Amino acid sequence: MSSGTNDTIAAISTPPGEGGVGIVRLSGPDAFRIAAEVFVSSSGADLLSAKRQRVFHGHVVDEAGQPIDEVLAHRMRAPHSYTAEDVVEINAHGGAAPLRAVLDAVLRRGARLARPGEFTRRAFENGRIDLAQAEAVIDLVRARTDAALRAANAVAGGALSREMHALRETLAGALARVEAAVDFPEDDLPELVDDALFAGLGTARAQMGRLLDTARAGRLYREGAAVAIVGRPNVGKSSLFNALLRDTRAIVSPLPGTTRDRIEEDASIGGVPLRLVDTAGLRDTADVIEQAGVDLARAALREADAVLFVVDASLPMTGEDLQLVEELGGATVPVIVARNKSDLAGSHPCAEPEGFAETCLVSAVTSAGLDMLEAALGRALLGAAIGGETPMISRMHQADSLRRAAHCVDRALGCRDVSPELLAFELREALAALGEITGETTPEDLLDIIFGQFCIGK
Ligand SMILES: Nc1nc2c(ncn2[C@@H]2O[C@H](COP(=O)(O)OP(=O)(O)O)[C@@H](O)[C@H]2O)c(=O)[nH]1
Ligand SMILES: [Mg+2]
Repeated sequence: MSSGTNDTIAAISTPPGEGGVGIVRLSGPDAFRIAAEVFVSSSGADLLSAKRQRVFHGHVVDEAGQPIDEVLAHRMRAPHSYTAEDVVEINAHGGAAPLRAVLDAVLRRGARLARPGEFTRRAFENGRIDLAQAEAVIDLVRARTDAALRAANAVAGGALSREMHALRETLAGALARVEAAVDFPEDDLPELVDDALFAGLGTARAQMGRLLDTARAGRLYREGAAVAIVGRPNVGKSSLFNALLRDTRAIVSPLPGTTRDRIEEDASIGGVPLRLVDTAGLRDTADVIEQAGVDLARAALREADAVLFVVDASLPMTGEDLQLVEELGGATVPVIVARNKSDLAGSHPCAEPEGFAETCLVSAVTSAGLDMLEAALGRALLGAAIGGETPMISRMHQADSLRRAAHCVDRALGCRDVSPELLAFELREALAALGEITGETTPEDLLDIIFGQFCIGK
């Protein structure tokens, strides 16, 4: 994708479908000229010559001067706009026909149809936002919960960029001293590569570790976490599924083997967008359809970010429960035990699987303990990142760059008694890796992929 910003781009920036208003956005050096050519102001005001940011009321007209739609045209002069270029946003009526006609009118006057993400890419190329902020724009558009929105807003506002800046400053400062030591080895300078330098690198390395620790939570906020509800038949998996959704979605019945399919619903627990997956009870069965359900349940288990293991607390553990304890004991994702039917268990709950991080006594029927269960799920999914000060990294390429930078710093820390040349090399590599997160050193093809994920008009 060319990064040339000498042409003027246009697109419909609101989603398809009907709405109160829809916006055609124009950005580039000819934005005002093109808008002025298609627009007739109702007050006679001139869109081209008026001085400040302004909103004009009037009509977009076709080449014959016939009105296409009544609009508000919002004119923003560079650099005070989304792209940092001259921008006109034409607020038309929100329907496919008026918006396409307005877009067509500006394209006929010389604008080019914008590519996906091109407005945001221009904001990035023009230095108004960096890559981490640009990517957070997608996250905030797609956020499904308030907590996910807050996390995206923090990064869009520059919280992650400031962390990156501070890290790079530390590394660049260290590099400058090491390079001076390489250049003037025999000079009588005070020792340049000293304890303070390594202490600074150690602090930077620790902060990289904290940022890396947010990667899982960041990804879960962005993509949503899959939580599989598993257990033997009849322990109340479907009842808990419904209770957590606060909806009757799955069939509940006293007959074991009722759920034979895998049922999924979106939910939000502790601010984490979730995909709750109800599954068939895990047991050996001769029924082919139930067996197909058991296979689906095992697939859900493999894909889950966390597992809710349900047992019936009103009964002693059965052989099937124990088999699951064994199977889930080896899980690589957090397993939370829900000891269900506490209302039946009274003051002597029975089944209690051992060896899992969190166990909650609940009742899907009375909802007792559900809030504790949700809190446990939130902790299991987000870990230390919950409510923390550290901004989250949410993308694989960010974690990958940060991990490479951390490895370089680890090696640099091991370079104390080795050559300063080697130390300088590691610091340079670390700086380059960190620069990929904010976009300074990101390869062009990766930028194309990142901005290509945006929609047209963004
Ligand atoms: N008393 C009581 N009954 C429950 C509870 N949860 C589920 N049940 C009952 O247990 C039976 C099996 O429930 P279901 O959700 O279908 O279990 P599943 O096979 O694990 O999905 C049904 O009769 C439910 O009404 C609970 O917390 N308390
Ligand atoms: Mg069920």
